[in-house]
Amino acid sequence: MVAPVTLCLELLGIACLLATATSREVNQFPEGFLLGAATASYQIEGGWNEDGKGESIWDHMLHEHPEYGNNGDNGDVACDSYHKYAEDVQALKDLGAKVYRFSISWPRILPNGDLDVINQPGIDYYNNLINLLLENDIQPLVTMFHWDLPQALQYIGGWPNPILADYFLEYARVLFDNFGDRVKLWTTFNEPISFTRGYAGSGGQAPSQNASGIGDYLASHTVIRAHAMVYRLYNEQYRSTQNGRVGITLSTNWYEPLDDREETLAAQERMFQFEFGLYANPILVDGDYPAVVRERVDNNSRAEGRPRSRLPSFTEEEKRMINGSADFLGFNSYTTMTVFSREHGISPSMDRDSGAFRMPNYTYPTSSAIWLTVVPWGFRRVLDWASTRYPNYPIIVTENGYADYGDLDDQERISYYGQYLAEMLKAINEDGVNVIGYTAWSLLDNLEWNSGFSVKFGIYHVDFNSTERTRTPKASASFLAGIYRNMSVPEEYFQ
Ligand code: PNW
Repeated sequence: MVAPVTLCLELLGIACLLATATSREVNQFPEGFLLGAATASYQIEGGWNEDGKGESIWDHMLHEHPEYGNNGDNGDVACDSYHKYAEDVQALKDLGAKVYRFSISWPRILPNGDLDVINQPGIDYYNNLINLLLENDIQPLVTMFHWDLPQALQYIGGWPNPILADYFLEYARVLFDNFGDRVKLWTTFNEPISFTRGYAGSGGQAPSQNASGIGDYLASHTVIRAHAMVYRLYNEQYRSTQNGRVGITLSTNWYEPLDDREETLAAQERMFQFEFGLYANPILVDGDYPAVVRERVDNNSRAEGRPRSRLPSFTEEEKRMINGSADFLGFNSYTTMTVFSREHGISPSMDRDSGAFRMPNYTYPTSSAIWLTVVPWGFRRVLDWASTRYPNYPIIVTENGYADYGDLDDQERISYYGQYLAEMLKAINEDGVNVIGYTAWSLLDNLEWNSGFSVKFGIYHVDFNSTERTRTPKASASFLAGIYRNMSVPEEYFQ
């Protein structure tokens, strides 16, 4: 199938390049498309205090408060990937992955978060992993930060403290110096909207600080500055020799308005802006927060009798630094929720500031994660939305996947991937969205944060009852391997 717009161009004899790019069937991936799988350090590594690793905020919190985890589950051992990374690479090889997205544990490299101790065994671990990946023709896509902040930096306040941006910059320099010769795809942060929630309540999301509506904005503010500082550092000192690309991973669901009333559509827009635009607008659009976020937080702060807005401001110099500080957009998306206008949430809170309420639509097939229902068409819509709102940035889908209870014959997961990948291919081949890669979440069943090992996202089963942490491919692993090998999704998923 050829997109009509391309046909017109072809008839006019314009743009051969465009024509070749889109003359493939709708179910085929573009040449060079990066297909692979994703994980994150705290969720898989274990070895929480081995070989000089420092304590992370998740280690600390789940040791102090096992009740915040599920059944006392924590990441002390997890999938034991600290020892079993070679099996992970073999699993990726069997999958036919061209890319592996993993994260580096900051406290494994810098146990105190600072340069006072640089932990060589930690560097060796990631060097071994990276080298083995490259020997197997698998490209590393490295997340510098996926929530496991060194506890030492939480003792000085964590992300709400602006000095964390300097610490992050110094950590990033260590990563570029040690791994940048071989790592060509970097994302600074995974889902700031998720981990800054650790400052928005006492609900057990590390570091579980109760500063709703204040700490979360302060944390986001530092994170955006830190991201941009690292991007500029790469440009100035590494790009010319290392030639890689640096981006950030942001997440959003598709938000389907409950009805088509104006106030509902405005709530849909606010939902997107508070969750995604909060980061995407400064970094990808104009160096500053979305106007609707600025206005609502400022107004609420004033109404609360505060002398300053709970949402900090960037200086003009910071805006220039932040604006355009990404080579690509890492994009995590799993589901669709229904959204409508409603005052809700405690005061102060981001929920209350947003005035938008979202909920899963349970008329769609459910999963073992309460927030995740299977709505394939929403994936195409959200990709279309992101590429329209934030044009000029290639997208790598850094997470997408399905949660179940662990069956090896995971037909629901197969159905999820088949349908979601089909919708992504429609976005690419019919709507012209510039997606250049996709890493399935997740390579392995792993520690799903507060839900522990009960919520399973893996295409490989991990036996958490065995000290071997045996990996076994699920049916979905061979399904995806077929897609990765053929670079196409079976046609039945397009009907
Ligand atoms: C992501 N939601 O978090 C994280 O990056 C992963 O570490 C995590 O394991 C994975 O998704 C699965 O949960 C999300 O409510 C958490 O829409 C919640 C949502 C989305 C992503």
